[in-house]
Amino acid sequence: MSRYDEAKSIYASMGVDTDEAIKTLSDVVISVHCWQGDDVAGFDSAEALSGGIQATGNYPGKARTPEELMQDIDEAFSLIPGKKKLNLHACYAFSDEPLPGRDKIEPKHFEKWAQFAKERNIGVDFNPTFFSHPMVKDNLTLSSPDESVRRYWIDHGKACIKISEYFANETGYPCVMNIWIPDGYKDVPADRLGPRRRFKESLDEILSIPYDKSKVFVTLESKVFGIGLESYTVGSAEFCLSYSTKAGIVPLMDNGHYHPTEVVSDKISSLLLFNDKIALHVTRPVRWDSDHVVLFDDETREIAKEIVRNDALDRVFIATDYFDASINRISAWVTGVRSVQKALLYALLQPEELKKAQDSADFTSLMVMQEELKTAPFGDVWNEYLEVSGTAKDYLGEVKKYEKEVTVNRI
Ligand code: RNT
Ligand code: ZN
Repeated sequence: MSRYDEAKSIYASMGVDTDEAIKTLSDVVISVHCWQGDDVAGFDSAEALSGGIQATGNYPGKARTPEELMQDIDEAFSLIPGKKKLNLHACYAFSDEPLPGRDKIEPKHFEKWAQFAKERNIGVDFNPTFFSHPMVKDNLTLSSPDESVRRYWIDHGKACIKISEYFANETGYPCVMNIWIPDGYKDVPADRLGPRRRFKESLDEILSIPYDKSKVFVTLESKVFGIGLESYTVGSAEFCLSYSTKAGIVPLMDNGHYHPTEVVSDKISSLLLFNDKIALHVTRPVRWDSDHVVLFDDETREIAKEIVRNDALDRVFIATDYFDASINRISAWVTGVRSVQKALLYALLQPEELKKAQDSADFTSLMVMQEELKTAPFGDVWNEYLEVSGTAKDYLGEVKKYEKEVTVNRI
């Protein structure tokens, strides 16, 4: 009997079908962020990373050009099982001609990315880039009191909706377009309402352009604070949730964007009750929104459990969002995305019995069963998944080889 067969029968005795779980997992799409490959630098400006986010570390070998980034994405994707999408930011535009300002970018500046995606038969998700740019004035974009600044970023948002629609049309897969602005204040503001009102009006204007809502899903990501923006964030949780509901767009929760004792896993069910679709940025906040590589840890498992238990795999857009510059970046990609997938598989291997135990107030059984599951032969099922998806189990050797042959030469 193989280890998988043995695991299969152990799970079967709990009423869990491991083959079915593997099959379900292989259809789940994870949107993989491109920005782990170059520490959120992008190609459209020489500006330093701003917006209150930070990639720390100086590990050699980061991608410096579109070609290098594409090569690294290919390498990472070859080591990640299952279905993937590529999540791009507007600052990753590049073309043979000089680029216009972000307020005037067009689909043609993303032609090569569309081609890249088509050749690999993957979808593309997209993000307007409201940071790392000279038009960010006093840490404000869509909420700026300076009309020319606000106008510039509204035009950027509109341009990005068209680019998102282009990606959807080109690839044949819907495009999730996420709006996140860094706007905020370091210290106690005198007016909290004004910036939020301007942000609301800006969003209204961006969303007023016609677009195909079956192809482009606009999401809005909230945040609690950024570095240098500790006292006030325009796009707070309350703002973004209220706005999404009212405007009929999709709320996005990044699990690094809440107070440290708040957990996104507990928020998912509420949002599922009131939204058709919701979106997630899966990250690992250590003490703050540090964007560490996602691990197979308690909260990642709990997030996955809430998606699976609530039968919402087709209602949740799952994307990764982290940027660690202190370790091999390919490895960071692979470890993080595999951790999300592991967590989903772990959730798919939980018996229905657990819910029944809760409803019959049998908390003794519930605790015992949940604890038993932690030491069930999960690893053997995960390895079987890698096997059937044709993905190497041990990626460390391959990552080191690629580092030696490719990235180490980037000085
Ligand atoms: C920042 C947000 C946002 C960014 C990316 C680069 O706090 O999480 O999603 O990380 O857009
Ligand atoms: Zn995010």
